[in-house]
Amino acid sequence: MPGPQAGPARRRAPGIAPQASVLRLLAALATAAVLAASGAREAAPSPGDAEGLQSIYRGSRAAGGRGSRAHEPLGPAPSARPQCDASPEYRFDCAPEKLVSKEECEARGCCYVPVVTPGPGTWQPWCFFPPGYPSYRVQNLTATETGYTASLARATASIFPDDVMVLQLDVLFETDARLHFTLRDPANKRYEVPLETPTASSRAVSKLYNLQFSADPFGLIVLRESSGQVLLNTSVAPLFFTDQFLEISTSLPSRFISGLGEHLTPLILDTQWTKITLWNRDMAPVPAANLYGSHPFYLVMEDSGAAHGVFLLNSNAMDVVLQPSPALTWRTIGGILDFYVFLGPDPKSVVRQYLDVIGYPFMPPYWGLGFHLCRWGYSSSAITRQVVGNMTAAGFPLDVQWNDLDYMDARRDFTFNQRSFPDYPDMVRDFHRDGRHYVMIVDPAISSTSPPGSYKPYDDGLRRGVFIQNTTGQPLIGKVWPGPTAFPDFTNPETQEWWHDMVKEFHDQVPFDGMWIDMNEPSNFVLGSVDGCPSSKLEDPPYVPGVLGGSLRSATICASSQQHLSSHYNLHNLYGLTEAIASHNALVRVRGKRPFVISRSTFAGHGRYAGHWTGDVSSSWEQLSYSVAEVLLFNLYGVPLVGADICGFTGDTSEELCVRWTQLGAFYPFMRNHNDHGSQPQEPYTFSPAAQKAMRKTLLLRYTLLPYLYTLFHKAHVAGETVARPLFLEFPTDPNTWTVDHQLMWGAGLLITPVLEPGKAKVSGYFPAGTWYHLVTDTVIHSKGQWILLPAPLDSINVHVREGHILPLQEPGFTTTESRKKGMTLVVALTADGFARGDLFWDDGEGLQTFERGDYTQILFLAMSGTLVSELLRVNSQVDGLLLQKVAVLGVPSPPQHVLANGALVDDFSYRTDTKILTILLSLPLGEQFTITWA
Ligand code: MIG
Repeated sequence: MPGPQAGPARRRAPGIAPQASVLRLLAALATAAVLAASGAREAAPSPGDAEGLQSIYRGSRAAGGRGSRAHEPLGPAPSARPQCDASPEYRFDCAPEKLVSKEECEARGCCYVPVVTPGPGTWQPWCFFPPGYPSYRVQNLTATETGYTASLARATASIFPDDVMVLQLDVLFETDARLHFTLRDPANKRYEVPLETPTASSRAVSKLYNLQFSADPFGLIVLRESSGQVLLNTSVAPLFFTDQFLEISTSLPSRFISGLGEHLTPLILDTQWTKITLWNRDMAPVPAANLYGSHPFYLVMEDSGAAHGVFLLNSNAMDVVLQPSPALTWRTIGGILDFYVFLGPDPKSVVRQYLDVIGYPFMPPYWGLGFHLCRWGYSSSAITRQVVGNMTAAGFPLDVQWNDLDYMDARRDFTFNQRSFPDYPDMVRDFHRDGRHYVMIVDPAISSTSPPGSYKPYDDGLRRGVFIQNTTGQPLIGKVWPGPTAFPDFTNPETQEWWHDMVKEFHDQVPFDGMWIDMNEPSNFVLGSVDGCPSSKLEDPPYVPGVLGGSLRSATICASSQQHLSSHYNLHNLYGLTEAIASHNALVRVRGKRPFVISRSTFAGHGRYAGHWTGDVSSSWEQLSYSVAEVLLFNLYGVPLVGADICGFTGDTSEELCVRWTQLGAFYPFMRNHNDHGSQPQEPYTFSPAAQKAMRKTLLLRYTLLPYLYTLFHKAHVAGETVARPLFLEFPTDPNTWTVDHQLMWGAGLLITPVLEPGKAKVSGYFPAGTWYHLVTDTVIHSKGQWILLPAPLDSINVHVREGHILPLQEPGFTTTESRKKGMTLVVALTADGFARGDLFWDDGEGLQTFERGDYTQILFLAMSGTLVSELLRVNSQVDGLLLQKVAVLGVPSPPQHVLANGALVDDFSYRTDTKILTILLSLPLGEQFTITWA
């Protein structure tokens, strides 16, 4: 029953300044907030401890319940027959951890009604909760300065051991658009994710949300203030908060839900009974498997075109179940329930509000946006040099050359093979001399079997105590590429220092520019460790989420192993993030320039430190097609620097696939061609002249667009925007856009429609209402909001500029070192009223904190009534020498008689009646204000 309603409050709640948050991790490391590691609960759960907890509540608890056996059933008394007529789509699972018989189900006080599942891959609970099933009830709900507080108590034990019988609920009205609520154990400090979140500094003045509570059983209902739309309703199923099983369900206002990565999924998730598991894992992307990263965040489009988002700040292994009513269940096996709700009301704002909590993306170096080339199997420096030479000879841009494990001595980090890479440091210096950059792979696991005194990373690591320990206090030993290995514990401040020292020593020998951090789920070739894992409640929790391999240790290290901040059980999903932080910080200190880190494993907040590639995708059309959604999703997660391995990693590519993949890849924010060691070569120069021509064309197109792309990264960095963007972010009120994930946008101004299938010379794409100008062919689409079939010959990709936008472009070069000096172009795509705007962010491309230090140039461009003007918001010396050499005005209705630049007649212009494009050639310093008119 609805309880007290938090209507328009008499007292306004304080809000929180919308500043970007700072990961508290390192601060936490420094202040040594050391949390005990046994059990999801912070205090080591000794039997006495458990007794203590029980004794407090003995009066209201039915059974002793200590140990592994489930408690006595505690449902309604047999006389009160549960009401079991819920239609299947509304059922919430009463037996998530195992198959139960009718008797076992009813013993839990639940309903048992078998349903015939419509097909493989779909399931629905046969054993489900009746209405009013025992849960928590609300006590002492009190309004506070910041929101509400209450205690929640349960009278009877649940179906899982170690209930927390009394919970503290805190509801915080942090900003008008951000509601934060937590459920904690007030008596025991449990593990919490060490992410620093924003703190209150001002009052929310006009909240976009309202709250209602259901008192018994407990439920929290969040409504959109403007429409009354219910966004969350947790009263649809009972709440569980036990030591190792925490579950809360909610209804959803629509089926258009996106997020909850990392998985191989379409942009919009399937609500037809989908179990989504988050537990970072080394796994070549296949549907339904838990993959490399965890992002417990979703975004929902409401029927009105409004959007909201929900973030569960919890790093434990979890399942999220989607069902068709529609509803969602969070089921995690540790930590606390720490929720943020973002009210938008538009989807772009939802993303920004999420990033206000987890942090805005780092600013990549300009060269990081160029083309990257890699493969596993460049087995010598001679071969690596040859690859670069071949690229140059064939006329392809190449900014960054990479090496995989091949450069290492015995596959050990921070070494190189003196026989096959004898001139390795010189090779890198030569790349630099030619304006290129260099990145190599680094795996986290450190070889533990080199003779003592011969391998410093291990010797020093051991001495400095940086490795994750097993339950007997020894470094846990697993197996990765070099053989037996120890695993650095990046939650330990000493490890961060040691990692820096190793990076520095290696960099002193080999002046690399960026780090490719692989295998950091962490991946392990043996189950848990070379000695297996001890049996314990952490290794075998009462509920095991739907992880591939069926156990937490599958492909990784023991959950019971110990890290500085807590158990690996709690910290596993943060391994890649913490390594990314260590690597980012080490590069800042060692190079004194903007760091470049690409990581396989990620967690919420990763984008502040590093980018991501989507792992071991196969060379297949299916993976090409999925990659659009994966790139879009990582942009929603605040990791805009993302891409899939172009032409595919595992298996052999085909020429056509590789051409199409290079075309799409030119629009991945991070563009790298990477290949597996056994596969056929797939560098651009290995294909036929026609294919090479097509690839060259698309690479040059990307390089032409880099000033626009870089400006988008700047906006991601300072304003929490996305770079590659799903259509629905720009057109939320057009529901046709909501499911589009075979097209992507760059910012607000560019729409890319790739070919994702073999044998096609046409492609259909959705064009929201308005005028769209083809960037290359000069054709124009006037759309009413419709699907349009476009010509798509093999040598081209469809790229349309949206009316009303001005894009800064630059003549391409073979590296960004070269292109950054070349002539600039403005593409001005007019609306029917003759309006357009755009901007350019420009700096040295690699300095630290150039924006924060004010060392940059920013120019606004505005076109209106036959005039294009620039406005210099800020100018620095980096813009000196940059010339505006061309302006292309698209959609000029009639031929102008003359063109003036800063009042002087321009001779060199042309106009085409068929395309309605006015082309103006000139030479104006971009760093000075200009006015161009045509009439
Ligand atoms: O077990 O370093 O995803 O990109 O080439 C495979 C070799 C290890 C996995 C990465 C892949 C890389 C490969 N690595």
